[in-house]
Amino acid sequence: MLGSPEHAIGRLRMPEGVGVIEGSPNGQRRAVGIVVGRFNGEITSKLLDGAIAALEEAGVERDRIDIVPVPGAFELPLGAMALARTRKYSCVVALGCVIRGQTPHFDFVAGEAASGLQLAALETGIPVSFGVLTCDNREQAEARAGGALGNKGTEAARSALEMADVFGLLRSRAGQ
Ligand code: INI
Repeated sequence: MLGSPEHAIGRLRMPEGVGVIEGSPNGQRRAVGIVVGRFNGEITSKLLDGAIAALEEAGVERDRIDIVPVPGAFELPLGAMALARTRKYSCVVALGCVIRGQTPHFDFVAGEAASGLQLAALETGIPVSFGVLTCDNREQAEARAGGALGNKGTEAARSALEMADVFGLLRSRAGQ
């Protein structure tokens, strides 16, 4: 995974002798819902391309991917909640791009998108990943949408599948 230079990107080390229940981005037999914002569509289209490529690479069949476009990042939580509530999807991937303007609008949209998406996951118990770019300008967004710093859509798709997988592992351990 690529990170900005300020991130400490080394691997997590596990202590010995403990149980580790770790999921992997395995998409076999999974249906995945994607909610994506139309706002800043040039960028969100690239996030969507990255997410679809990652899902297919992980074994999700194309006809088991459903996409719900919404007006902007503010609407992502409602879309994600609606997808999760169908119980049809193992996980939901939320994609959007918020770029800072000259007013505090950015803070409201980005903040509501983040907390609303977390709420959708916590309320439904379906993993919802956060593939929303929150950038100061278009260059930062392009670098994270298939540019020099990778693709947040790809990362979000893999994270959602990993969480769905670990939920499966936990359920099978609990004998459900
Ligand atoms: N929506 C975005 O996804 N990105 C933005 O950068 C953005 N800005 O800057 O305004 C944005 N606004 C629209 C918002 O998400 C809602 O769609 C709109 O307010 C209607 O509810």
